[in-house]
Amino acid sequence: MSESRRLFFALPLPTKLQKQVIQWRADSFEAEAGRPVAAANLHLTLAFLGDVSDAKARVLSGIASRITSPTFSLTLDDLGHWPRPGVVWLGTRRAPLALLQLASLLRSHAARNGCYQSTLPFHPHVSLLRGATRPVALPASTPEWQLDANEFSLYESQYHQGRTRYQCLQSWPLVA
Ligand code: 3AM
Repeated sequence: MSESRRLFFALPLPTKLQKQVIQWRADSFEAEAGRPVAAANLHLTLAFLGDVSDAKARVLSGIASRITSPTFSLTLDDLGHWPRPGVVWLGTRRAPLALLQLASLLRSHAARNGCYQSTLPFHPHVSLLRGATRPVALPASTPEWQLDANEFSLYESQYHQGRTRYQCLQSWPLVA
């Protein structure tokens, strides 16, 4: 019997941007604000798939390989706090249409393949802090980083010895 794995599609953050974000985060938030997401785990979720069998993962990966969506750039110029899930996030004030269409496509393929999709509207974001359930003093602005999206990836969320690690399983290029 095949095992299931917790999977999601996301945009990776380039290593240089990961470093810039974690430096700024360290300078901008109190240690008590929340648990910092590890640099290598920073990502922008496009579609959460949940616990997926190997067979279903193969189907979804086949679908992803046939997607021809354009490259796009987004500006990370928004910041917010969701106290209920306890997330402080980095977002964008103007989500590019290509990002919204890619997420929508992946979500509809996921739903058609039996992966439950949240009914909440898609709000593109990069989670910065978790466990942030108390009020957080947010800096007035962000450095307005640009994220050039040239590819999207399938990640596995692994939990081991108290740590979460997002392992990139496969990536597909966006079309220039
Ligand atoms: O880092 P973010 O928040 O973008 O919140 C989880 C994380 O995304 C999200 O999937 C990403 C990898 O774990 N996630 C976890 N459970 C979820 C669920 N039931 C979920 N997204 C939607 N529904």
